[in-house]
Amino acid sequence: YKNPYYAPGRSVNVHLFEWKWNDIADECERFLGPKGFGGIQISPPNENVVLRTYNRPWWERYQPISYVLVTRSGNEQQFADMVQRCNAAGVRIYVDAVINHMTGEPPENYGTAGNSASYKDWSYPAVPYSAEDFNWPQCGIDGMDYVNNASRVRNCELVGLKDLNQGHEHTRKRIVDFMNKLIDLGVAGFRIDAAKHMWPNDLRIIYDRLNNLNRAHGFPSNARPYIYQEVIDYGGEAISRNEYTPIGAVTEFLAGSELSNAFRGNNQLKWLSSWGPQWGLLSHGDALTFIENHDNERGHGGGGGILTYKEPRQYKGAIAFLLAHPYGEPQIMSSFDFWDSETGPPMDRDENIISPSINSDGTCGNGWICQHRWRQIYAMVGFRNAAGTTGLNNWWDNGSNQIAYCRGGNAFIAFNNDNWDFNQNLQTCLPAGTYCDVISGDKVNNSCRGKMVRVGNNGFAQIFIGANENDMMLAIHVGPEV
Ligand code: LAG
Ligand code: CA
Repeated sequence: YKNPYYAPGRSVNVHLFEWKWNDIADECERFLGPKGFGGIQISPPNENVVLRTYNRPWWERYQPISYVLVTRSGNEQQFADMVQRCNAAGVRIYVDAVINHMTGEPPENYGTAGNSASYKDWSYPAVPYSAEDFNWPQCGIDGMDYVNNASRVRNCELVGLKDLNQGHEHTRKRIVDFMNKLIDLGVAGFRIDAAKHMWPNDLRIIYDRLNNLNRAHGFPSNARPYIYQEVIDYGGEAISRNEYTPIGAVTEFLAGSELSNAFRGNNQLKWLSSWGPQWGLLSHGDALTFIENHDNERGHGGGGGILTYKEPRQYKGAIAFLLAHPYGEPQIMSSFDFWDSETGPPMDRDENIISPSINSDGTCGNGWICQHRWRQIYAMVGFRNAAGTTGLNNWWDNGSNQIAYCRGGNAFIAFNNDNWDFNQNLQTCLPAGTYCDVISGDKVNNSCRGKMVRVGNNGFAQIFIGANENDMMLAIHVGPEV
């Protein structure tokens, strides 16, 4: 369950938050495939409650009404078409699976596929679920439970959401059928929403009943779905993320908080020479790493203080480090613009999601940020692919916030988070030649619009990153720039 089954030579998972299936299919063919991306996390594909009262917040999608594949992102046929086209473009699809709970206290009780439910009766006829499929007696999780009561965290309601009993066979069967349907449609795996709120043993039984990935979509035989479980664990709670690593990969929230801290200048970059498990992070094969997710970029899920697109210089630095470093399986976020923490995606008068537009410079419009289309970010996907499975070597630092390292003999990166220029003659580990820095400019018609770096016969090059440049990093690698 820990292999994402990326197509060869690819890496990096991008969360296309609230995107529509048709737009994702287009994006696979016109951008993500050509740029070497490995996969996409999509928003929950199953029917969710419609919350008009709250002006269709993004979080309505975390309140399932049924497992019918109809949401504001599209219907089942559009979903199937997306998976088909993305797999053909070499890009995998991972589903955000909301299987811990159903809806919360309604103002409204009907869903995006037109089905209704009765919250007060624990009744979701379109699944169907009824009272005996939920944990009983009803209870709510309170703050102290996280510190000292693991069973209440798992058997009581998370923010008042009707809590399913995954130990009950009928419930399990509905969940397994839902996930297997998606696997058969060609998805490569799942983000398990709210995994902390479910028993690892119940989850193990569910995972073991999942089908192998669909060979008709290009997966090898006997390939198990990639499973990354969302467990928020900064330490000090009754439930540890280590309870979940025996059954699948786990989201490593410490990666984003530590790198945000460092790239904001609150911890010196030189300490990153030991980045990985020595920082108290999960072991390499267990960790899904990221800077921000859809919750903590907007202060939900107990999160905050994480770098986001709103602080672009430090943010791009942190992402470049995450993608350049061999540790972990990295994921990036692709957001819509927001001012308050509840607002949903851009929508028209009929409450349909508005598609991102693509500007002439490749960036997005219509309220979409599309971090994955920022040159400094997609160029680092190319860097990671060029680095491949090489380790980290030739670490250099200046004793504070200027650092540099090689990835085998394939790639070299340097960062300057000091307020004075970086100007050093360093070993790049690359074959002699002239390289185009992928951060400062694309290569267009064979001419480099960014900085040029001349690597001598001994592998050394003069590396310069001015303190006032737009970006704090410089990255070069063998092979094509993207
Ligand atoms: C998650 N991971 O464990 C998701 O990443 C997170 O986005 C989900 O919360 C949560 N677990 C449940 O899937 C989001 C919002 C919540 C929202 C919830 C349900 O962060 O704020 O709760 O989705 O839509 C909302 C209201 C609550 C209310 C609740 C039930 O904010 O005040 O109690 O709905 O009515
Ligand atoms: Ca639960």
